[in-house]
Order: sequence, then C-alpha cells, then structure tokens
Amino acid sequence: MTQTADRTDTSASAAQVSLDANARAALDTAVGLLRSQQHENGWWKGALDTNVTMDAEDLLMRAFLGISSPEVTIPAARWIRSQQRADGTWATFHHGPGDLSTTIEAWVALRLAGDEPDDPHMQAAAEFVRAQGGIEASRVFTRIWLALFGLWSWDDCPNMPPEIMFLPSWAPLNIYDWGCWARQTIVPLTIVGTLRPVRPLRTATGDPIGIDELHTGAISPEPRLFSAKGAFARLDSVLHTYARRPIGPVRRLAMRQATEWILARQEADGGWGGIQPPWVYSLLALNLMGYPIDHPAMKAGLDGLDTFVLHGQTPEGPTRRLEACQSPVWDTALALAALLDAGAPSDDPAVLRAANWLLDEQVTGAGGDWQVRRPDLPLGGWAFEFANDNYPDTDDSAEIILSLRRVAHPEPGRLTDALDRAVEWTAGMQSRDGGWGAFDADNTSTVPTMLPFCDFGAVIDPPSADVTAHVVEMLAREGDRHTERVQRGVRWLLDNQEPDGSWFGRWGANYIYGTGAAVPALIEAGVDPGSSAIRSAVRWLTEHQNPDGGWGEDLRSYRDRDKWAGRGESTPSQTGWALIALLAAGCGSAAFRTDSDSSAVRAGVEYLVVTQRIDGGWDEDYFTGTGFPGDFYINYHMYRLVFPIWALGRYLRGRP
Ligand code: R04
Repeated sequence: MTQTADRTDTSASAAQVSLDANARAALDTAVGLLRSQQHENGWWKGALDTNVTMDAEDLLMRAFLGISSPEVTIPAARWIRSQQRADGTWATFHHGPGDLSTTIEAWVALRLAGDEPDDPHMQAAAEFVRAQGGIEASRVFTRIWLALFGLWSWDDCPNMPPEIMFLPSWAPLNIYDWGCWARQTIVPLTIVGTLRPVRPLRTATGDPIGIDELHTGAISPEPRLFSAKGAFARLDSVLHTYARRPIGPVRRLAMRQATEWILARQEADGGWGGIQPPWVYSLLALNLMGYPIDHPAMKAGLDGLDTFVLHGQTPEGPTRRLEACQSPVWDTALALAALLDAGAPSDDPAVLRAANWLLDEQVTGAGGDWQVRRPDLPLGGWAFEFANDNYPDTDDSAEIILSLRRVAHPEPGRLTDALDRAVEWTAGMQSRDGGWGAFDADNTSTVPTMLPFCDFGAVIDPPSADVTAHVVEMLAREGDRHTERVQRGVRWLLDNQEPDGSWFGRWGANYIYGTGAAVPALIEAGVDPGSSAIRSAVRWLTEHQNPDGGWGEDLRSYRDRDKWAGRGESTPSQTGWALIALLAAGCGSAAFRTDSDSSAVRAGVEYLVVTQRIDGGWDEDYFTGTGFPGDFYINYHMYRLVFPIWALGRYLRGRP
C-alpha cells in the first residue's frame, strides 16, 4: 500500500482502511440491487411520485367525459385518502406544508367517490381550505377544473384566447415563447376556455355535488393599477368581454388550428409530451371539438394513460395512482453511469443491454418543437421517456452521451455515429447567453410569466445551472474544452454562481443539486480546483453537512431560501450529489486538499455506509426532484440508489 498524506498515524490509517472496505462492500451490494432492477430489454424505470392532483384530475376528467367507473374510482379514491395527513391536508411533497389547491382537488374527487362533506376527514380538509382563503385563493388550474362542472364561473378564470395560435414565432407571447410543457398545456386550454363547457358533477349514486364548504366569499385584491401585473389583468378583462361574444369564423379557425396542432403532436403511446397535464387537457379539448371517446385519437389517449397507472395495496384494499410522467431514459442513463462508476467492465452484458436500448431510443426520425428556434440543427437528441419524441432534451442527451462514450460497443461505428450527432444536437441547443435550457434554445422571454393565467409553475425554459453544467461536463469530456461554446458555458456557470458559492438547482433539490452538477462540470472544463469559484463551492458544501455526515435540503428552500438553502434532513441522493462535487474538487485525497475537506468526504461516505439497507438500497421518503421550483416536486425512486453508487464508486476509484 502506498503511503498517502492522510495516513499520518496508524489509527487514522486503520480507520481509513476499514471505511474503504465498508464502502466497497456497500457499493457491491448496491450494484447487485441495481443490476437486479434492470429490465430484460436493458432499461431501468423507477416509480415517479408527485401529488394527488394527478389522481383527482384523472377522476374529474373521467366524470367530464362520462366514462367514470367504480373499477377506477374506488382504488383511486383509496389512494387519495391514504395520502391525507393527520391535519386533514394534502401536500405536494413528503413532509411538506398543506397545499390549498391540492386539498381542494382531493376533496372534490373524494366527493365524486361518495365521501360525505360531514365525514371527519372531509370536514378537516374543508376547514383548512377555508382558513387558507378558499377556492377564491386557489390556482387557475383548480378553478378551471371546477368551472368544467359549473362549480366556479368561467368569468372568474383568466382567459387565454385561441387566437394565440395565429401569432408568428417572432411575436411576443407566441406559443414557442412558452416552455414546451406550458405550451402543450395552454393550447388545449384555449379551446376549453373558449367553449366554456359546463357538465354536471354527480356522485356514483347520482347526487349532485356542491362545494359550498370550500368558499370563503372573499374576493382577491385588485392588482395595482400601473404595475405590469395590473396591465395584464386589465388585458384579461378585455379578453373576457371578447370570450363572451358568440364564436365567429376567426375564433373557429383558431380553434381548428389548435386542434390540428394538438393532433400533430400525439405521441406513439397516445399521449402528449408524456406528462399528465397536456395529456388530460388535450383529451378534453379534442372531445369538446367533437371527437367522441371512441375516436382513434381519443381511444389511443385514454388507453395510453393506463400505462401510467401504478397499482398498490393498503390495509383498506387495492389502490391505483397515476404517474405524472415516467423517466425510463433518464433513469437508464443514470443507472448506466452508476454501473460504470462502480467499475463494471465497459463491455459488461448489463452495460451493453442498456447501451443498445439507449441507442434505439435516440430521436432521429421525427422533428420537434425545438426546431422553431434551431431550424438548421440536425436531429440527434434523447427524450426523457419511452415515447415523447417531439420533445428531446439537452439534459438527457448530455447524461446519455457521458455514459455511452464509456461503453465498449461491439459495433463501435454505430456508437460513434450516434454520439457524434447527439453531441452536435446538444451543443447546437445552446442559448444566446451561453447556457442551456432543457427543451428549447432561447426560451427566455419573461412576458408569459406575467399573465394572470400563469400562477402555477415555471412557464418558460431559460438556461439553468444544472442543465448547463451537464452539457458543459459532457462537451469538455468530449475534448471540446477550449472551444468557444464550452468557454461560454463555463462563463455562464461562473456568472450564475450564488454569492455564497452554491448554484441554484432547477430540476433537482436544490442548491445541493445545482452545486453537485456545476463543480464536476467546471473541473472537467479545466477550472482550477484552487480557484475561488471551486473553493467557495466546497466551503458551502462542507458548511452545510449535517452532523450525521449526510447532506439534505428541504424543498422549502425554493420559497424560503434564507431558512432552508442547503438545510434539511440527510438523504442518500443529496449526500451523493454533495460527495460527487467534493470528489471532483479533489477533496477525497487529503494530500491535495485540507484535512477538514477530506474528513467531510469520509463522513459522507460513512453516512451512506451506515444508512444502507440490508438489500443494498436506501430509503428516501423525501422528494429530491423538482418539476417546477416552488410548485411541483418529484420523488424519482431511482435517485436513492444511483447517486449513492456514483459517489461510492468515485470515492473508491483509484483506491487499493
Ligand atoms: C430531471 C431532469 C431531466 N430533464 C428533463 C425533465 C423531464 C421532466 O420534465 C417535466 C416533468 C413534469 N411532470 N409534470 C409536469 C412536468 C413538466 C416537465 C407538469 C407539466 C405541466 C403542468 C404541471 C406539471 F417539464 Br401544468 C412530472 C430536465
């Protein structure tokens, strides 16, 4: 064994040897579990948890379309009930605060399933809703769902006119200035909001459903007259006056155009974008435009939704819940990297199965909305899911390229060709400011964010630190370090570092995710580990390590930065991200960095070792994935396994 600087006395050395042996054993059992979870076709797919608005809206959609059935309603209602907390509320993430809109939607869905307003669990929920300001204070989507059943006035929902379809791609507010998920949501909603349908909502036994229990009667305050929000609010009232007029030929043409736009984007699995909201709203819009539920497009859409259903079991009986989306491509990219980080041979059968599946998933056959901003860029990216070919993204593409480049494929030419075009696609999606957004280039107009309609979730897709970091790391690994495109990406990251040394996490929670992505990218791109950017990031991480050796960050950091940034109970995935950054910065070898940095790494590794389950996995009830900062969160079930493996594998690399 070679003598290294951190082994200055025999006891430290003995502790080090046993930590490394324990880490090795932890890694081996974790990899065994990961291998056992691979599908025979080569992919991995972890469950994806979000919140019960998915299930509530599914029941409401079925009621609206007239296709409710006890086989769906009963197990879905059971699932919704199982997620209610002791205080009567529903949250949008584990251990999160009660959420007004989620609780309203759950209450209405349970009424549909036959729960009575004076049942104690319903009363508790309604009490919370009233205390929070009632339906009047809920998000626009919630009020639209109620308006569909005459439980809320269409006049009191912000309006989005279908004529938006006529705006050319250079005009403000045109649909390509919206993030792709918001674009796919608003296009069908322009149809719904124009036709303003009202269908009655009844329980299974035929009783009409009312929502008096959820009202406070309060009216939200008028926005200030001269603010931007005030101007858009006045525009909204003009649009309402227009919306109440009879539908003329121009509106009819706009709605027809929106319908064609929707139909052209239906994916092979019958869905839209592989995410629940566009999928469900597109089905409502098509139905309202005269497509009956047995029309092939409607049938494909409804059948496809069934493939997003997860079945479970509670003491009360079987449950059913809907995944908001699925993440097989993303999960497979991360799992493949984990296997390779853990030392699997580059031609290991599991590695090759994953590589072949990913190669088949590359989007080379179909264009997509991204072409509006990059019309000359050849195809070659990957999308997040089994079937959302219209929306490849740079984040998946970057991670897949990083993984696949390490594979020894039996047909090296096939791999190289695929990767070369993927690199060019991903690089070509760079935005003007030097960073990368996820699904589109230059999706940076802030005009959509100012509309009263947009009170929920991100509606644009500007460059983020995490996505930019993944792409920079990939391009630098590809040998592009000194090219202008990489240097502009590096500059974007340096310019967007927080004053405290961390980076914001757009698609993962939160500053730990952003920092865990940015540090390895900057190091790969040639930034000096001793530079102030890296040193301040390392300091931020070590200062936010928990006494148990792990890292954790509560999702409330998105709304209350001062209180929660970098703070929360330790989780395996977030501990993995922090370790990955520290290891990239050289903190794993005490010969290079300060003693305290290397002991931070050892304590983090120790945390992973002692919290591992007997089967090789880790528990992670906390959500560490982000759909929309502040509004929508995701528990990716693969994260608890793949990121500890990345960290342990990289920690042990080069050790005896
Ligand atoms: C982990 C990052 C990888 N990379 C690709 C992102 C994929 C997932 O993106 C989305 C997931 C979503 N879910 N639900 C929505 C959503 C949007 C995404 C959603 C959409 C519209 C409305 C509410 C929710 F972009 Br309204 C699961 C970056």
